Amino acid sequence: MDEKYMKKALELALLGEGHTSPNPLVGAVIVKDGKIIAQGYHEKYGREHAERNALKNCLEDPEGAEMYVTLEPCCHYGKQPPCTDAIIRAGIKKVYVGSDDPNPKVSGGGIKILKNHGISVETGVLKDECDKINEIFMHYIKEKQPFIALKYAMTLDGKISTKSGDSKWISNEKSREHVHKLRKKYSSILVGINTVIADDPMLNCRIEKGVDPVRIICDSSLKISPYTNIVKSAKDIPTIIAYCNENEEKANLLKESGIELIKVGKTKNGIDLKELFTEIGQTGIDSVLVEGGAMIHASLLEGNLVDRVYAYIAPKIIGGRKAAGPIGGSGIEKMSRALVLSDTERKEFDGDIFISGRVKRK
Ligand code: AOF
Ligand code: ZN
Repeated sequence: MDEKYMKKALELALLGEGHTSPNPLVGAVIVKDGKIIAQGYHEKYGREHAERNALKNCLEDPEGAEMYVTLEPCCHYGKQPPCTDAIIRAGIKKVYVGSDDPNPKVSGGGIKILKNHGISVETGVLKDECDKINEIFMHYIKEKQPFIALKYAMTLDGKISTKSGDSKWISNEKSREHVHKLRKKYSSILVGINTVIADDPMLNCRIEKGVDPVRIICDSSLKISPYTNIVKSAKDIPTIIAYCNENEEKANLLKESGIELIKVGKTKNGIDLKELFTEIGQTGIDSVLVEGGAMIHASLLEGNLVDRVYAYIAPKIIGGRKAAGPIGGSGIEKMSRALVLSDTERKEFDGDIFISGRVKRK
């Protein structure tokens, strides 16, 4: 076994980012006599799986070769036929697997079928790395709820804008470029109406054309102006407005602009986010990147709805009691009740510090 081949398969898997949701990112490498004879990855939702793409690309007969694949090969008929069939037919003699597939239709069945056909299987190869690239898929298929990430940029003194509401810019250009890379991983971006009013954002993905996440605006009483960038671009970028209170005239105008309206209940903090997430999850949205503001962040945390946090911290100081921090609401009383991130990862972007970590939902 050579981990370098699984590393290659991981690199290949990531080439599918932005195109496979809600299905996983998967890469496969076929090795014969110490040489890579084929590579493949899952390129697009509903299309050939990584294993078949690799088999299709073989430069030599794969009979007797070994396959490295980042996810357990599937054994069911979905949009594609079972990969196990193709692996058996090709005469692969050994399969190295990264992640187990939590899909109930697979869930160990793929490994079992391969073994039953005399193929030797080694599991758990670079498992943590393989699991990490599919944290959204793993969560969504098990919980049947979208994976929720909270993202914010703040100053060194914990502010997301000045006392007058100015926030352009807290983080530097390199950090903001990184946000667009994050957006590519998520199938939707959510903000509250106050963020739309303050910033008039586009909320698109500038990294790659055609992979814009669905934009979701929480606007309980449909306050959004028809002249905002969001409404003006709704025919080109899928956009949802979640609201609570009926306003038929405004609703019709927004629908004509290409916006989908979803009516949800109200909680003490505004829109019922849990209900919204369940609803969008049923339509195939597997993940939400929440990008503001402080009120929405507070209701997410209070509702125990966060799976990951991304924070950009700029070495700038603003000061002022009236300048907002990233999380509004009333907060907790005791440090012992603080939300603690695990598996934290740190990066630096031209002097800005980036910290990300997982949150275990209680
Ligand atoms: C993928 N790409 O490379 C692998 C997947 O509806 P289907 O036939 O595309 O099946 C989707 C399931 O197949 C998916 O949930 C996962 O369990 C398994 N493996 N899926 O889209 C791939 N290897
Ligand atoms: Zn498959």
